[in-house]
Amino acid sequence: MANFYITTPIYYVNGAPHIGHAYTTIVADVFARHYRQRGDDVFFLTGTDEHGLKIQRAAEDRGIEPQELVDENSAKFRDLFEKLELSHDRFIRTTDADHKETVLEMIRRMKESGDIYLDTYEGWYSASDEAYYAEDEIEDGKAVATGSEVEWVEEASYFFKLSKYQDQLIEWYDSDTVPVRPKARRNEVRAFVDGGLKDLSISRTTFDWGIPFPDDPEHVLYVWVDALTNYLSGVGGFDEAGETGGFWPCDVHLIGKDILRFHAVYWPAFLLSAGVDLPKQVFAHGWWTVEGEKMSKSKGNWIDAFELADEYPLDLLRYFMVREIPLGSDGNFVQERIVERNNSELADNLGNLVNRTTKMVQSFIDGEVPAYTETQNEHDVALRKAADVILATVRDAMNKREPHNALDAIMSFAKDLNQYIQTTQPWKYNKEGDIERVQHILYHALEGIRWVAVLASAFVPDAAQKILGALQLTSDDDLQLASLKWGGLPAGNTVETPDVLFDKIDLEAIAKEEEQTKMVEKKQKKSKGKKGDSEKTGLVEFGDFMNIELRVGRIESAEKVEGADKLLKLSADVGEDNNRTIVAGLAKSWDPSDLEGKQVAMVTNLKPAKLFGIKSEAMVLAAETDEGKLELAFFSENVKPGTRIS
Ligand code: ME8
Repeated sequence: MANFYITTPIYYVNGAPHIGHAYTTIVADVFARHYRQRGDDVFFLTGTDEHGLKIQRAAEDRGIEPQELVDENSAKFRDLFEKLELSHDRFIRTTDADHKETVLEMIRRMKESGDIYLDTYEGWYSASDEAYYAEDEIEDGKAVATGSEVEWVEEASYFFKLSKYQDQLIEWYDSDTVPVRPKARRNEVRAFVDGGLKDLSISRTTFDWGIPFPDDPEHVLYVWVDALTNYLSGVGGFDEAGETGGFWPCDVHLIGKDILRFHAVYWPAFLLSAGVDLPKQVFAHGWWTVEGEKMSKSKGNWIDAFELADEYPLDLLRYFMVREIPLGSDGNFVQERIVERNNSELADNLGNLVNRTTKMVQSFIDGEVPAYTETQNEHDVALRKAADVILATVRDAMNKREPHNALDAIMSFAKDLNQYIQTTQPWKYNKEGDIERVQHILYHALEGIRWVAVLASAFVPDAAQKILGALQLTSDDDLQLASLKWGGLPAGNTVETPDVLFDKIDLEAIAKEEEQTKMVEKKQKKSKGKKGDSEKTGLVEFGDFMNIELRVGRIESAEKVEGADKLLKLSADVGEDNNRTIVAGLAKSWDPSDLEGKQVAMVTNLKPAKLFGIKSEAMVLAAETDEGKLELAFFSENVKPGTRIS
């Protein structure tokens, strides 16, 4: 039995998952399911990338500890993948203990190879990309490649001798198997490496959310060394003999084109240094835009992955994402295209094929699968030949990482089957009483449907399961590609008509509904302020307002919170015996000394929260200017500290 190991990137947990995260993981799931159908021993790894400056800052912005942030957001990814019914074998987190062990062993090996040395890094860094950039990769304070802001970094750092591996990397890119795909991406990365490699800074000292550098805990390991190693730790890391387990080397690292350099330059170089086999393939897919535009929260076209999963049936989502673009090309997520593919391909072609065939079986031959006869009728022979070609085409397309071609072949076989029924006209033979010919035709149609369902099950698993269920084929073996020998559908099985496989989507009806919702919202706005409407309009009762205790607090002292860029620790007099301690996200807007002695508005009956180990016992009220400065509500000395604001 062959092994097949496929990975997705592990996703940053600074925010919630979106359509791009869903895409990569769905495509990887399609491959995992297909290779399981080949009878391979498959390992499908996905997970979350939880260390680094970007995550630490996201936690600071929220005023919470990084661990709390990563626990919360990693769970969102895990929940999403469950909702999407993905079949991963492990969901890895870089905060998992076994992962850390593997990372430390990687570093130990890289050191042993003499590839790590201490020096000073001076240059640009983007926290958003967690990447270092050379001077010529920067324009107007931003990385040209990604548009992300960069900051100047000057600090002691451990370096990895990346330059040492230039020739070996080129040799790898040029090897016959073309391990970096698509070829255009291989050429891109090859040209980059050919242009010369600089050694890579692999540690930082100005923040601490990460794996401490072995023997020098002042340094925290560069997040990409940590993150990339997940691909090894996910399948057991190193065993006692220092060997990597049976699934390594990985068959496919499926990634987006944004992180090609990390996977096709840094990762293989780390592995070469550590004496570990290189992955068999790094495949970079393209980028989705939404309605023709780059997705962004500010543009309002950001598609939350949970909402996506609520809006469309899972099979349709998978079908659209795979069928719409060749793997490697960019795509445009447009509702009309999804609806069109649903209505004309899934519903009209596949859904209709299954529906009309099963109904004819029920009404012409008592709903029972007839016995198979190797007929010599030219249409039957042609259909059997077509089936074999499709099977070979699907396998070949998946080997070449062209799932859209595999799907296209399957759907065109479904079309052939519809055409076969149209041409052979079983209803005519039924009328004439030639039941034998009816049986031959319907057997061929049913067997063709079985082939379609088995081949399509990696792409549209729910529909495939319903179809196979309707033919009483419910065992794991029934899903295997090995079951595809023409005539394999057992005689005597009862044939049912499955529930509607694909509901047609009526775009006009959706538009009308949206119009109506807008009208209702308009009406609600109009009636805003009317008595008794508080629930609908979002107004609150006076009593609810009074439940919030707002007081004037006098800031007695203020200081920076160590290790946090944005936080200040305040001590404030709110009219009680003891001062309250407050952790506030004001450090970017206020110098601590300018706050001392000021009287400001604060909420004094919030449940205390712990931030960076400090218990915060009140909240300072602030309003953000367009420039991002936090302005405070000040009160003059005439008001005593602790006075209630109402
Ligand atoms: O880069 N279209 O994590 P990340 C298609 N933690 N795919 C998209 C996409 C889009 N618009 N947006 C995102 C990281 N993706 C690192 C990876 S791996 C050792 C560490 C997908 O959360 C695509 O797969 O920024 C891309 O590579 C990935 O999400 C980036 O996820």
